[in-house]
Amino acid sequence: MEATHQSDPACLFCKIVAGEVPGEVVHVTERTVAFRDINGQAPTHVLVVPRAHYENAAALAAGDPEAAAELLTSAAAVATAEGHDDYRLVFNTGAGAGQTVFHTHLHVLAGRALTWPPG
Ligand code: IU
Repeated sequence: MEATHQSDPACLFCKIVAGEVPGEVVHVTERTVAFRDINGQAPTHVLVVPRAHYENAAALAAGDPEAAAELLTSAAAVATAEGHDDYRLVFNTGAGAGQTVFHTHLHVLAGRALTWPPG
């Protein structure tokens, strides 16, 4: 992995991963950290992030496929731990798609009926 992908000192999610900014962490693995979204949109709304800094899911998959896979297994573990068989996983990629934090994060949403298509 390139050193530039390890951490970005200006990145909020890097700071949560490092414990420099508080987050309600619910699950950790070697390569991922999962914490509750501060503006939850469902009874379960958790963000699973890689410990390393990549700006979106595609960049993560290209640069560290093992971490990309671990995001998915972590997300499933979170859903199971919170008692959900039905859940939605979302990667917003790019500002036009609603991405506001440019450190890869997988939304895990569950606990209410989720409609389709999303807004
Ligand atoms: P998005 O896919 O980039 O839009 O998601 C960013 C999420 O990060 C969004 O749901 C925010 O509520 C959430 N979030 C957070 O949990 N803690 C923070 O300090 C900030 C954003 I800033």
